Amino acid sequence: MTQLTILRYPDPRLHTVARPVVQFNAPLRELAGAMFQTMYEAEGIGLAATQVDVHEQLLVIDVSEAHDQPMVLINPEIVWSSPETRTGDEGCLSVPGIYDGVERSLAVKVEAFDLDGKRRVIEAEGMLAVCIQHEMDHLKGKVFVEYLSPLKRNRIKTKLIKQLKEEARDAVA
Ligand code: K2U
Ligand code: ZN
Repeated sequence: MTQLTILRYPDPRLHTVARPVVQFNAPLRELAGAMFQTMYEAEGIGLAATQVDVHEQLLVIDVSEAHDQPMVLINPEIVWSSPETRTGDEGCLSVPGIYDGVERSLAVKVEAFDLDGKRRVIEAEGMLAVCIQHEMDHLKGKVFVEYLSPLKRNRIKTKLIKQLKEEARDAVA
């Protein structure tokens, strides 16, 4: 299966708004499989198609301890969010090494489609709810650092640009 490249903040492509999936076909299934492999390899618990430069409303999630409960959400829509919220530390495979607090709804109800085009309703709380909200932000072109202060965001941007330049220099050395 293919290992995909994850876009790194502040790549502008991460701010692309994903379009709805219209064809539930073999290529979509193959993309989802490659996204799962990429996510597990990167030790993530979620991954949005936006992060691998595919701008369709597709995300994969597996919050299980044993990494054996894969979920595919296609054209997801949050139809209810709890009024109760919680601020928790988040990271992102597109923002390596950065963790900071983000306020999220404690519970969400999501309507989505699976790879067979079958409509699903997911009622999530805890880490699954956080992950779904984080991934759905990606499909809207939003990265979690946008919830932080401009000062913090600019420091993160500077740090990651420096890191990318150092990696590029090491690659040719
Ligand atoms: O979008 C991503 O980069 C995947 C995130 C999803 C996520 C972020 C914050 C909170 C929950 C999920 C990655 O999985 S970040 C790495 C990670 C791994 C285990 C637990 C939390 C975050
Ligand atoms: Zn992320």
